[in-house]
Amino acid sequence: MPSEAEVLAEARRRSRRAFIGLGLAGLAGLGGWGWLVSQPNDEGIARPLRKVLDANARLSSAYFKSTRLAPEFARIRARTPRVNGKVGLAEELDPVAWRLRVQAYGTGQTQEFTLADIQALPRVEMVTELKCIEGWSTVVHWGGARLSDFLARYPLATRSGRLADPLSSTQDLAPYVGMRTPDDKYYVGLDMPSALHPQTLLCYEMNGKPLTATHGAPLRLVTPLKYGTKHLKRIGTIAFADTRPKDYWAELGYDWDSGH
Ligand SMILES: Nc1nc2c(c(=O)[nH]1)N[C@H]1C(S)=C(S)[C@@H](COP(=O)(O)O)O[C@H]1N2
Ligand SMILES: [Mo]
Repeated sequence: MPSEAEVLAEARRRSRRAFIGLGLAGLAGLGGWGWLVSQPNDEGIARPLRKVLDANARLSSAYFKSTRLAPEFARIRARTPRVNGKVGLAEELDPVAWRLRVQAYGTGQTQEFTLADIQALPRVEMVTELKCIEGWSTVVHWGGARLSDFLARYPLATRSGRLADPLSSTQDLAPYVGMRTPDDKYYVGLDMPSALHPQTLLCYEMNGKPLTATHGAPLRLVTPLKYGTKHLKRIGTIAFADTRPKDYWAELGYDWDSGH
């Protein structure tokens, strides 16, 4: 583990680089577009622009293990994954009465959110692979909100009660997040860099439609750098922690991180 000082130094270095990148984007906007798109291609995106995207992804992916992005696919490749794992989904759920309950790290006080609150956050769509430890994987088109945007909008993840700003307050941020179903029967833990990764979403849509009950309605986690086990369906409670929160599959002997 890097020390806090090292993490902060790295954050500053990266934010400087991202700033240079943003300058480039501005240049492109002011008439440099022809030059920009004539540059050699890198994964289908003109190279200078790719650099900007990468820098921004690094910046927003916080502290900073998570420099990697999961591959994204064309929408036409999206399919409905098999319903896999129903732990915590046994009870009927009234989506109107449902609330997301979040226990603030600093005060421990619980705050409740409606689905409309989550849908009011910037909407993000991505087409990524859902990979199960059983060996299958399916490309899915997800719709939802970044967990990082949620934590930048509501001051829940810091000890001080400030908004989560991973570039300036790393020591203030909770190191872990735990999530569980309303009945507490399925639960996952994430380290904070994974939670703030730009592809970690609170999802309410699958393939252009609201989530169905068996796929985790009204709200599920999607975090495509990790195996399906971490994609908690039917989120009931989110809480922050100083140590690794308990994790259903880790208790059964699987790797706690479950990255791939
Ligand atoms: N509540 C809950 N969420 C869960 C599970 C579960 O048993 N209960 N299984 C996980 C596993 S192992 C996988 S592979 C994915 C599958 O998501 P899907 O059913 O939408 O394909 O959900 C994950 N989320
Ligand atoms: Mo799975």
